[in-house]
Amino acid sequence: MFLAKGRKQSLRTICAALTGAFLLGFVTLLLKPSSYTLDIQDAPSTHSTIFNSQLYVQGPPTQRFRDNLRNDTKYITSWASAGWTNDVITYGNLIYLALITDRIPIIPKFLSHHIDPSAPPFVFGEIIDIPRLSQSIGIHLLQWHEVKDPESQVLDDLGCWTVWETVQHHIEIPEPRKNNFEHLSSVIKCMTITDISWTRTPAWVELTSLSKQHNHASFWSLASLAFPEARSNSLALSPTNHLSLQHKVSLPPDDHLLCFDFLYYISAHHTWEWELDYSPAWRFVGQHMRWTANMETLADAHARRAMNVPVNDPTPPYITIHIRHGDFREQCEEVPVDQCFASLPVIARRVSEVQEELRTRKGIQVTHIIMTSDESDPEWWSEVRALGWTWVDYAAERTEEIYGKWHPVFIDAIIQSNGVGFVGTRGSTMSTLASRRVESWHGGATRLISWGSPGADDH
Ligand SMILES: Nc1nc2c(ncn2[C@@H]2O[C@H](COP(=O)(O)OP(=O)(O)OP(=O)(O)O)[C@@H](O)[C@H]2O)c(=O)[nH]1
Ligand SMILES: *[C@@H]1O[C@H](CO)[C@@H](O)[C@H](O)[C@H]1NC(C)=O
Ligand SMILES: [Mg+2]
Repeated sequence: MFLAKGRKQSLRTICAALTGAFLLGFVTLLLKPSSYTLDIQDAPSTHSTIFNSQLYVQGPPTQRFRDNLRNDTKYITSWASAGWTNDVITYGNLIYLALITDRIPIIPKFLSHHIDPSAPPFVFGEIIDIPRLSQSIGIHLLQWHEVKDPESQVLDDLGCWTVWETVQHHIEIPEPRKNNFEHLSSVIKCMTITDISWTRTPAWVELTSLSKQHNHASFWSLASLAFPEARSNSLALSPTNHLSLQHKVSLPPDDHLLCFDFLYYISAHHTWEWELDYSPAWRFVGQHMRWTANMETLADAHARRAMNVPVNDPTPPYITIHIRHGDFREQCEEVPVDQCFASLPVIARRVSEVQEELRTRKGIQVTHIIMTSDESDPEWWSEVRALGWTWVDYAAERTEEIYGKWHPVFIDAIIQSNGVGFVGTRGSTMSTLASRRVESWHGGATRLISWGSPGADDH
C-alpha cells in the first residue's frame, strides 16, 4: 500500500553489506568462465528473442559504465529502496517505461534494508526469470552488474531527472526522493558508484486523474522525456537544479542512459494502478515476471514439507492466505489492533468462499491451506493450527541459515503465487501481486479481506 517512510539506516552498514556482496560477486566471477567470449558484430534487434546481453553492451563489465554502453543503443534506469514487493512493482514500472520508450532497461539489485541491512543485495535475475520475461515482452533486459564492474571504485558522473521533487505537494521544500534522498544516493554510490546531478521534471508529468494528494506521475508524460521535442522544451524551462553530491557537477539529464530517481508512484490513468484490472504495467510486464526454475524448485520443496506430502506424490492443489500485520497496525490509528485486523473467523469465511468457487468453477476440492504472514505472536499461530491450516516453519527449515535472509519472503511469495486459490490482505502489495499471479497463471480463485474496523469485511 503506502510506501513506508524512509527507515533510518546506518549508511555504513549498508555500504559494508554492499561491499560484502561485491566480494561475493567477484569470487563468483573468478569461479565462472567469462560469458563474454563471443565476438558479436551484429547490431542488436529490439525484437531479438535470444537472451544475449553481449548484444547490448560492448563487452565484459567496465570500470566506468559509459565505456560499456553501445553508441547505437539507448538505455533507461532507475532505483528502488522500499519493501520487496514495492521494489518488484518499481522495477516492473521501469521495464514498462523501457518498453514504451524503446530503450534497454538496466536493472539494479534488490536492496535488503527492509529485511535486514546485513543481507547482501539480491540480483534481480536470480529470482525473476529474465530470459522468459525478455521473450514474453520482446525487449532485452540488462542488469547493472553486466554493465559496470561491481568492484569498480570509479565514481561516474550522471545527470538524471527527479520525478519525486515535482509531484510531492505536501512538502515545503521538495527534493529528489525526499526522506530517502541521502539513503538513496548512498545506495546509488555503493551500487553503481554514480554521482548524480538532478533536474526537476516539468509539472506536467503529474498524473492529473484523482491523484493530487498521492504524488503520482504518468507513464507517458515521463516517456515523452525520452524523445527530443519534450526533452529540449523541458530543458529550456528547467535547468539542472541539484549539483551532484560528490563532484559538485551540474549535468543535464542523460539521454544515452535516461534515468529517474523513483518510479514506484507511476500510473497510466489511476493511482495504485497495479490493483486495477487494466493496469498496463501489470499486463505488459508484471504478469510475465515469472520465477526462476531454481526458486520454483526450492519453494515447491518447502510447500510440500509444510503439507507433509509423501515423496512420490505430486504437489496437491492448495489455497494460500497472506495476512499482513506488522507495521500495518500503524494504519489502525484509534481502533484497537484486535478489532482492526480481520479475525481468524473472518479469514476462514473468505477461505470457504474460495473453496466453494473452486468446487463449482473448477470441480476441485481443495483441503490444503497454507498461511503466510509477518505476524510473530505464537498464540495467533497456534489458533491458525487449530483451524487445520499449515505454514512453512522457516526456523525449523533453517532457510535463512542455508540460503540467506531474503529467502523466507521469496518462498512465501512463490508459494502464494502457485496456489489455485488465494486469500489476502487488502492494501498490501504482496497480497495484490499474489492475487494477480494466481488469477493470471492458474485461473485461480482469490479474495482480499477488508480491515481497519470491526465488521470491515462484512459482505
Ligand atoms: N516472509 C514473509 N515476509 C512478509 C510477509 N508479509 C510481509 N512480509 C515482509 O514485509 C514486507 C512488506 O513490504 P512489501 O513487500 O512492499 O509489501 P506490503 O505488504 O505492501 O507492505 P508496505 O509496502 O510496507 O506497505 C515484505 O517485503 C516482507 O519482507 C509474509 O507473509 N512472509
Ligand atoms: C560507434 O561505435 C562503433 C564501434 O564501437 C564505432 O566503430 C563507430 O565509429 C561509433 N560511431 C559513432 C557515431 O561514434
Ligand atoms: Mg508495499
